[in-house]
Amino acid sequence: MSSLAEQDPLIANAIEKEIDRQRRNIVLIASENYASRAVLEAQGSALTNKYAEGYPGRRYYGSCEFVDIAEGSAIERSKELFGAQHSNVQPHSGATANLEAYAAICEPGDTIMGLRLDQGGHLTHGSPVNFSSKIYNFVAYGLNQETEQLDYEEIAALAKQTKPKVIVAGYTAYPRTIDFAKFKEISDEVGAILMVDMAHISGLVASGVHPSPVPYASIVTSTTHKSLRGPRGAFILCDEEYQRNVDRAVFPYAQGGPLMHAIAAKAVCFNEALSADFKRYGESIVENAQAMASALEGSGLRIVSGGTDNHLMLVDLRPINLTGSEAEDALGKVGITANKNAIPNDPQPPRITSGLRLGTPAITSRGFGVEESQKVAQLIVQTLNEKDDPEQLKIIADEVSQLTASFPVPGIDY
Ligand code: DSN
Repeated sequence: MSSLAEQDPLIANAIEKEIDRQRRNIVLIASENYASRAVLEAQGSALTNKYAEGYPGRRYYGSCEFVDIAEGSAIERSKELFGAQHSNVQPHSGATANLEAYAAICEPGDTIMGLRLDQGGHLTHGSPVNFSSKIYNFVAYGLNQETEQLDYEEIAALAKQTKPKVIVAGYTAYPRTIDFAKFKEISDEVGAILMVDMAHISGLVASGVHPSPVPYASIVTSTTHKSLRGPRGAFILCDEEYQRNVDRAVFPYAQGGPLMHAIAAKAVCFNEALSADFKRYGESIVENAQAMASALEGSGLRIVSGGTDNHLMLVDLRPINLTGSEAEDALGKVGITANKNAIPNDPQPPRITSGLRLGTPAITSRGFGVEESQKVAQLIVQTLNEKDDPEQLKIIADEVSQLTASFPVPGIDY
């Protein structure tokens, strides 16, 4: 029996049950993934015991020589992976990284342009309920109503009209390639700083299947746990010009002691992403997403913007008269985990929605290919069609179990 099971059976049991759920379910949440055993080991290590406020070689506590190795490696590896001039690997989360990035380049009250939450932006890109809109004057851009894609002419026109200090690109529910060169051109025209939040696509950028924002943006934030397949956490890349501001915005402005166990796990994740295998992983994520989107479309569902170029798709459920929350519930019953999501110009409120967001990073990590992705699409369609028939749902749930049983989960099954 493990010491955790002996000492705290309630928590040990909750962890075991969650591990079992992750193993048995088909995880299609676009922002979730399975970290490797090495990442989990580093994150679960005794580095959690160490205080190390400051930066490698410049700490406010003694005996930091070993955690300095971990943080120094994470910094160097992330710079190499993304070709960045500077990297800060201490941000605890994506939202914190964005708070810190804004603090590094803006003063309270400055104008920032970001994509509206209900069009695919993030809470920290200026949602009225988030700190971002309380501290800064956010101006929201939207998607083109017809194409449901970024409209660079409209973005340029809004930038000329509102003269933002910063333009934010990078989203949580946008299935298309982002033209960072175009964003840079627009930013330069109005004298704005380009900031990119690449949290969702950083694994695709690392593997070369999505263009990198680094040559264009002065500051780039990302999480490590989404398509990058690392530990829960974040980092900020920036030009040398902003290095001092970024480091001071992270510590001491927004954070105290860094999570050294998480930083060690980030170092492991960056090293994994530098491997040749990771390139193939990124390609496979996109192939799987495109196969799934085509299969869903072939079954009568509408895919927002007509398809996907990256790791996720938005499914419009209105053609089959279902809401996002009904679909999420039905899929949950058969062991398919997905989240309801607003589609552009959604007539339903955010807790209901007309859409589903489906992503392929997690299933690709466990080895699903195009054939399995098409099978998953078929299981989704069957579930949505049979959602009120418990017997049919049981048959589908058995198929989900058979499929997942054939694909061990990295980090868990070893
Ligand atoms: N909550 C994340 C997502 O699911 O996209 C973004 O932070």
